[in-house]
Amino acid sequence: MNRAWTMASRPSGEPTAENFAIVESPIPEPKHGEVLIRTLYMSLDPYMRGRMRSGPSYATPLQEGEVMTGEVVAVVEKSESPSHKVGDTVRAGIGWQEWAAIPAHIAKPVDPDLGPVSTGVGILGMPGMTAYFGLLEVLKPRAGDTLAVSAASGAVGAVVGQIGKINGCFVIGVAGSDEKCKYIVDELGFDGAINYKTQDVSAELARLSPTGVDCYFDNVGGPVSDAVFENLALKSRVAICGQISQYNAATPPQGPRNMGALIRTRTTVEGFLVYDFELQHEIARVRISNWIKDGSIKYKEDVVDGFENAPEAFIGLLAGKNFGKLLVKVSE
Ligand code: NAP
Ligand code: FER
Repeated sequence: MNRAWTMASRPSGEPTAENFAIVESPIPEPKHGEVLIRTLYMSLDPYMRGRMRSGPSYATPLQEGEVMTGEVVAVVEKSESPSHKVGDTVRAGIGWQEWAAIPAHIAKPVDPDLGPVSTGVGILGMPGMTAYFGLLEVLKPRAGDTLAVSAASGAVGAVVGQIGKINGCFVIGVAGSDEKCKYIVDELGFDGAINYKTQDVSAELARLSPTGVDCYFDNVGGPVSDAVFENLALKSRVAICGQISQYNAATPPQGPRNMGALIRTRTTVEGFLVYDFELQHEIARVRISNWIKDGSIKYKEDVVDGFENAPEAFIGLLAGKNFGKLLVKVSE
């Protein structure tokens, strides 16, 4: 049998186990032009909380009873298409599901020569692409710039900081525990780290970079971003990538906040979506893979074992319990 996690009910505030339900169905047969795929790794990402919400978005909201949105790394078990052979590794947006029969062109190849296949939904997948294009195409840092990044030990943030170092930036990460702060400095080579739960972010930024922050890669919004805005340099750039501190809010936050700082500093703020750069993803995948191979980029995966544990892991992601790219290992 196939198993799928559905959104049983729409959460209000923090999701709970009751908002998710497993639905079983027979493993499907691929039709002409289709492949049958078996999930190896399922990606859990903050944007999924947005899909569970009704209201304006770039994507259609989930309805109650629909399979939870998501991308998986999978292996081709049956192929009715000349483009795919049995045993190929692919990634596909089949949602939180163990098996699916899908049109072959929707099953995108995952090249095992670029890295372990799990990275196909991590550093060599959507989060890695987000870091690469948000930094290099939206913030466009110059050598010597101070770059601040929030959710700095996470799937996106850790890559932002390391590509910042490759480009000659002075990099400061903001994260939610001493262990995460130690990791980004000692293992990833960030120049500084601030624990927003125990430290005064604004005062620490001013101490670490007295000339201010030239580039801010914002993954979180809320009080952390307020503190960074107090420290922006003249003609600084802010990329709005995510606002995870707001995702569980039952009513949308009012704002914008502290915009006076932007007038004084003549700052440019730009939101972006990873899909804006889709046509350039392949070159970024190869470049990041090369940086991993030559040792200039490291990555960490937080792998939760077992399909049945997905909701609990996802609820934890929104509370900062993950350390690195969150994945669910579904099968061998
Ligand atoms: P991640 O950083 O691996 O995991 C989420 C992290 O957010 C948690 O570990 C936690 O780390 C932090 N967090 C949770 N609640 C917070 C709060 N109230 N205040 C501050 N930090 C909080 O996740 P990711 O996949 O790399 O995503 C990071 C951000 O990028 C998300 O906002 C996501 O929506 C966004 N994103 C945007 C795009 C796009 O196209 N624009 C694409 C991908 C991702 P701490 O322990 O450090 O708090
Ligand atoms: C994300 C956060 C927000 C993301 C997309 C969005 C692809 C889009 C939000 C919207 O349309 O309201 O992590 O990842």
